[in-house]
Amino acid sequence: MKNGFEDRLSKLKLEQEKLFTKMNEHTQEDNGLYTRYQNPVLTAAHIPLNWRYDFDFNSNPYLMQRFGINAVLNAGAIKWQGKYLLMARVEGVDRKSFFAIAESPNGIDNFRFWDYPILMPETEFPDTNIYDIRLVEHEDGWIYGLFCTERKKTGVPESDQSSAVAQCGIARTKDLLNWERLNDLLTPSAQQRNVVLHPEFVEGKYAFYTRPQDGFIDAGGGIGFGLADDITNAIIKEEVLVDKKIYHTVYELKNGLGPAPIKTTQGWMHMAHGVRNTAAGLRYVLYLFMTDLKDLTKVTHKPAGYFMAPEGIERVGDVSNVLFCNGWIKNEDGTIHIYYASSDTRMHVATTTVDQLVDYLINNPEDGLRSAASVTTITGIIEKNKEHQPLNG
Ligand code: M1P
Repeated sequence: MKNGFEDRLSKLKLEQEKLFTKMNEHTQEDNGLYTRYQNPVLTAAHIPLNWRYDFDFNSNPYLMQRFGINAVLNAGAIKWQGKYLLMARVEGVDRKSFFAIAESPNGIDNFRFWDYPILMPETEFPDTNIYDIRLVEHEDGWIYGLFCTERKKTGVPESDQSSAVAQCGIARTKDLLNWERLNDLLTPSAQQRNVVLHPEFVEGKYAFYTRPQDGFIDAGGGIGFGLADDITNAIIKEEVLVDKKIYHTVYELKNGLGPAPIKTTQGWMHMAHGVRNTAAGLRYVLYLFMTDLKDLTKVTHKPAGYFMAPEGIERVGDVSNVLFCNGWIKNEDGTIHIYYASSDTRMHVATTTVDQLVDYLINNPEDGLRSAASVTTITGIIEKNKEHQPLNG
């Protein structure tokens, strides 16, 4: 019996080491926009064995998992001391999520979790569930993590065990290990999710991208924006809409900002998710837009449709047909690592550059919002191509 225990444990360790050291190759995808990589960068199988198993034969003779992990998804990202860090949403089989940081030397493979998950301090109203952190290095010198904190709705009948309230939790750190929890964000909206802190002060205030919600599931008008005087007790008195939901687009039902925007010479570059309903359920895709360098509420460029949608295995998981991104890293050489989750199950990486994304944002056509407008756009491309036949065409 003891031999079987030792053998299985050695096998588990060997298999996990193979997973950690597996090289990640890029795919052959060639869309001029980004390159996907073949393997997910983080999965439930990446969670350290010593978080899940009791290694003591006497107390765990069957070598069973004592704490099961369901998924690793929706990670915030930051480059920290030369390493690529993902602060992932780790979801146990008990459905509770928590944060844990995994680190890689190249941002493509070899991600390994730090020794312990993050014990996020609570406010006086304990969180039932926390998830989807956005990491921001703010010009005030702190690294902030803004995340969704979910609590049971009060004042509902006892038989209602699913009504919840989502709000924006705020914490800050200097080393990503020790976190100071601040008061939750207060806004004019009933609920909030997908809130992101802008990395710079605006009019000397802290600037937030919000996602006002009428209820836990139903989103309001779109991605909002507001200012707060004090980050330790952040209150947004006025929320304005920046990027609205629009009929018959990929963000018709709801949208939400992804990671903090990247500053370019042409404007602030934003990644967001857009949601529409289908007969098969909700479909989440990623799209990009750019806002003015001075007026952060003014969208200056927004190509039509999605930038990235679930493909192949990405389409299948706990909540199928979902891509979600709340982390990207801009490197010093202008390359960008986009970290995205598929179907609320696993994390992937795709690479691109600032130049490619700016070209896409500025030169790809906007949504004409009608079938005829799409045909007019294509006709324009065909006409232009008459003067520019491909070399071998
Ligand atoms: O299941 C898809 C996503 O749903 C929510 O996002 P949103 O509030 O925009 O609908 C979040 O729960 C997110 O974590 C999840 O990935």
